[in-house]
Amino acid sequence: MAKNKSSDYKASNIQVLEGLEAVRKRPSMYIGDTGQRGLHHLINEVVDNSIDEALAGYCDYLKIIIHEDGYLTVKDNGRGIPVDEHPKLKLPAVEVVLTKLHAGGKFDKNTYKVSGGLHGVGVSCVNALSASFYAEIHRDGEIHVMEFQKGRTVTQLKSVGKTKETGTIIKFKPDPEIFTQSTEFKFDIIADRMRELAFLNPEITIDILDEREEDEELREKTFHYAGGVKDFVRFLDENREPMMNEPIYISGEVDMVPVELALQYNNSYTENIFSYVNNINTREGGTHISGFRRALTRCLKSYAEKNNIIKSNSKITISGEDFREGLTGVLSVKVPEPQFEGQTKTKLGNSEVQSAVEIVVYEKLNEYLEQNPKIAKKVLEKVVLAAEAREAARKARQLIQRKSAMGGGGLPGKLADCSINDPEHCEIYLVEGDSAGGSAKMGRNRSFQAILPLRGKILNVEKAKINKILENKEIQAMITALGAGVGHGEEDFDLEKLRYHKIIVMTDADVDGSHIRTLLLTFFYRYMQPLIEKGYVYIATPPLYRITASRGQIDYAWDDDTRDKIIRDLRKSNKKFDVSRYKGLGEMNPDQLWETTMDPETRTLQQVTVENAAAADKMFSTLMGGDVEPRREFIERNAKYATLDI
Ligand code: 0RA
Repeated sequence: MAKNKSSDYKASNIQVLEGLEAVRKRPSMYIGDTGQRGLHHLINEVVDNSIDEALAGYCDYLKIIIHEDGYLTVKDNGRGIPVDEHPKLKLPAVEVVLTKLHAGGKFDKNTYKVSGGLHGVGVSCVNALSASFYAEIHRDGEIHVMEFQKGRTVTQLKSVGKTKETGTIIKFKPDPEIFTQSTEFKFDIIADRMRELAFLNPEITIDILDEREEDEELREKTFHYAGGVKDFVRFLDENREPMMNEPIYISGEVDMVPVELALQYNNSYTENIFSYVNNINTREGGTHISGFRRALTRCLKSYAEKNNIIKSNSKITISGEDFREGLTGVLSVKVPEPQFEGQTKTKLGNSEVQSAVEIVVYEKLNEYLEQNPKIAKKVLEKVVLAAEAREAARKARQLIQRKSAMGGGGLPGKLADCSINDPEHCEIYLVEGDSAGGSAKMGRNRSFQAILPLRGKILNVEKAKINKILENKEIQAMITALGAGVGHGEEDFDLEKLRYHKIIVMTDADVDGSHIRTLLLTFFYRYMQPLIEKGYVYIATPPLYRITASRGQIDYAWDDDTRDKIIRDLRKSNKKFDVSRYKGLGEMNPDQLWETTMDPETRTLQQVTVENAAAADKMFSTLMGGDVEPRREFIERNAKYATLDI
């Protein structure tokens, strides 16, 4: 069908605007949410395109600049977004890429790509959700620029000069009408993702510059890791004691699927395997992870049998997870057309990838074991210990279950339970100390709020075996109260049985309080991870100050600035007042505790989320791991975040 040019142009243009209008109307459908996570997702959408250029071999440098005025720049030295006319739409290709949904422009199936892989929304969404958006393209010897506001073109593509380079510079300012909570970029969130990308792409150098920061040492960071995934594993295990001199490194390619893996056994009791497909963290695992697990189990089992390390008359049965206790690893595969499944679309579905990974890992790991018999023996001895601990833990679990079945109603004696039993509407406060527990019990709304006082410190699960962890009284009480079990297997932990959908950690606002909070979060992260993934864990935020003025006027302040403002206002109105600092929750009477920290109408809870799994692992192993010195340094460096933004 022949159409004239101008109506064609109009038609496609209208379609474009409707597309981006849809993004602005329902942003969460495209970027997940409009909070902190969605805001930072904008950066990833842009960066993904630069990473695609790197995967295709055209880009080895990336720079992110956080500007003082709310703008953010992503600059790369890739080929630059094409600027020639799109044959169908009769628009410059760059305009199509930046204003049309899903228009990556890259239809070549034989390349590995990230953009459009996970959320599939592309840079046009960033454009739609930006108050203003500039693109500067260095390509074919010329500098091309184009400008937009809220996705609408305000400056048509034009050439503004000559260049010898190629690359793309995108500068945008998120629209506060969309991101109503905040449009402030967090250096740490960006740095965690850029570090991860630099580990996964050893050829890339990534710079981040925070122009808001005055401290020269904190303003700039450069990530470049020539050692790739091997460096990644070393980094993750910095605060653990490795069992080998250097990580095992495995690489190979089967059926167009390049596989890369680094592995290291250490002195911890947790499994820390991170997997990536085209640089996307596959949190829910998938076929590549099953391929890896099968290869690891088969390899170690047959080595043990061949070398008589596990006696054939031994009573212990070794299960797959025993081979992975105390194992840190990074698996990175590239897949031309990845199928992502699962609740968060982070589970790889391509069946061909399982055998590709299994073949590569089996062969190379076998070779390694044959060449390193001493290490192989040490690893297998550790595996046997893991199997024994697992067996002991199974018995401990049964004991917890039996004990709770015998006790009245099956719940721990210290628990003041709520009266309704619909988990979705039930909350449990885990409270530090008996006296605060007492206030909380009196102050609560007993219909939907349960209180479990915890005495003293819980065990540091980062340093203990699972069977020891399950012997700990406070941990037992939590497991029974929550009702969902404990551990990694599907039979071990069952979210369906969880008795509360809000688990609120309430500790004092002091050093001990923050230590106990971290111990609890570490336990949940390591042994009840779905609670955190689901967003069921929260931190209560009791006030730091109470300001009492005449006529019974009481104000609370959560920080020094607010306290000072309240004091100024009271002085202005010539009122007498008294300021007291809460040293602990126990000092608050039940009414005050309810009003400030427990009443759903007035309290603020901080939801515990994990933005970046590798960064969270690093944080917990640093905070709770062996050496005091790295822990002290980490806390000093991250004083603002240390316990919250994991
Ligand atoms: C469409 C096609 C090509 C590259 C890009 C888009 C591209 C987009 C962005 C966004 C930020 N940096 C980028 N770099 C490249 C392929 C280019 C070609 O075939 O020459």
